[in-house]
Amino acid sequence: MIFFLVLSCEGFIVNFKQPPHPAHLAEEAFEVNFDGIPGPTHNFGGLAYGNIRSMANRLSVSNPRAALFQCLTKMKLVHSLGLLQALLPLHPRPAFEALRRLGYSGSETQILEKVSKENINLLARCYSSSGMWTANAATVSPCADTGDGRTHFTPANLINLFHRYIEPSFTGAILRRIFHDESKFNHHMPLPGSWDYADEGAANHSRFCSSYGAAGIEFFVYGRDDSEEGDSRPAVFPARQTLEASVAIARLHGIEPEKTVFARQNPDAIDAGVFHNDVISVGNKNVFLFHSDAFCNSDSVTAELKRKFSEHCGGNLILVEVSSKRLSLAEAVDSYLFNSQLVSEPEGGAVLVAPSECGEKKRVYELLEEIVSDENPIKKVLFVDVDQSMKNGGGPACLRLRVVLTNEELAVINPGIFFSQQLHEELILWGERHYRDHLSPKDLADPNLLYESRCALDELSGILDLGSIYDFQRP
Ligand code: SUG
Repeated sequence: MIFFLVLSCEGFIVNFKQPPHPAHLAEEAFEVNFDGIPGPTHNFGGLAYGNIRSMANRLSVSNPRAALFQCLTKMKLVHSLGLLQALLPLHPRPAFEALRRLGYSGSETQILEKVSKENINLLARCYSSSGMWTANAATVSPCADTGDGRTHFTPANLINLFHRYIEPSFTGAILRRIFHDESKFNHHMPLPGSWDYADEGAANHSRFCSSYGAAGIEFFVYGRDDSEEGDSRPAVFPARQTLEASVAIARLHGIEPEKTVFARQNPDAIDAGVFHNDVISVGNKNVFLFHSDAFCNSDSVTAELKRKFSEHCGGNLILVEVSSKRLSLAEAVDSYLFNSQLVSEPEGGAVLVAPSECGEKKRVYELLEEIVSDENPIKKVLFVDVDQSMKNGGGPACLRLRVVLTNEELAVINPGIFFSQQLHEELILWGERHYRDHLSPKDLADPNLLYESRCALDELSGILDLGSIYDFQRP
């Protein structure tokens, strides 16, 4: 049965002001969704070549406040399922550090004035709120999979696009601050920033397991393998992730080769707008929902996944394959069906948290009905409206970084970043105070926006109890 947006589940919502210990769950490790939030400068810059929605919505007027509220509602929904939900703070924008490195000098107001006059595109890049798509923040391997028994983090270098390339330094710092206990967490530098090691983080990485605390199979998907003979790259749009990058991350994290699978994206999919693998497949625990045109050599990829899963995780990996006859690549990209979050309810059932666009398209809706009535663990679909993020090519799954954490790891994390009803209410009031309800790209030149963003960031770090995390907060 498909359910529409359910938000009347207050009974499940627990107020956490100390590290959450979901005592009602008899597990030793949990998947925590760390969501990003859109900032007060959320806008449609048309900055991401190869991302069809970003290109199509270039220069239209955004609604940062609605963007924030939509993302908070999504968090509330996931939290109401009895799952652990947390959030990562906003990146500081505009990115003055980048502007200074590009030769702009003087006071912040002078810099903004100069850039607004000389290079409005650069202004949009430095004001982008793209840090909200935390699926691109890092690749994370849980302690059950790694060589040293710690949870490993490698921030994505995001070298493909300037407005994203300015994210990793803050991402790395904030991950280190949140997961600060070095006996439990191992933080790597982003991979060297070269074309060979282009890395887009967890958007191209999934993990399959029987239970979160047990060993898993880590699945790395890449778009380019430069050592390959012949020209099998996409013809139209760039492939963002390289095999070299994925292999380096598996090596850094100390994952046994027998527990990794590397798969190459189908170049036709990239040309159809699949700029990250999470636009065409989603996996969690023992379920893999994917499109038949997602990978080159799809059959051998799934055979390797199944074999390794049964050998190392026990049981069977359940494949839910959607054929191109049932849903074309274009329909998949248009609906963002595969960018649903696939989550496991505490009782064990799998739920798809799908973009509301999927409920509005007849063929996609019917497909979802088939999926939930077929023999597989997906028994429920919940629709969320994240239209403001979708217009930039970011669906529900793009907005979250999954981190599997044991009870001991949960106990050493700052509790202020965990979602609760109280935090939700605080963030709504915060958004009402600091976010505009429309922003056109030309508004980015408004000097007040800097002041508004600063006030918002300053308060947010207090609300999340993170201390002084921004340069402007330090004397
Ligand atoms: O990198 N869009 C992002 C969307 C990222 C989605 N993430 C995942 N699939 N995991 C990108 O293409 C558009 C910004 C703009 O056009 O203003 C943008 O950066």
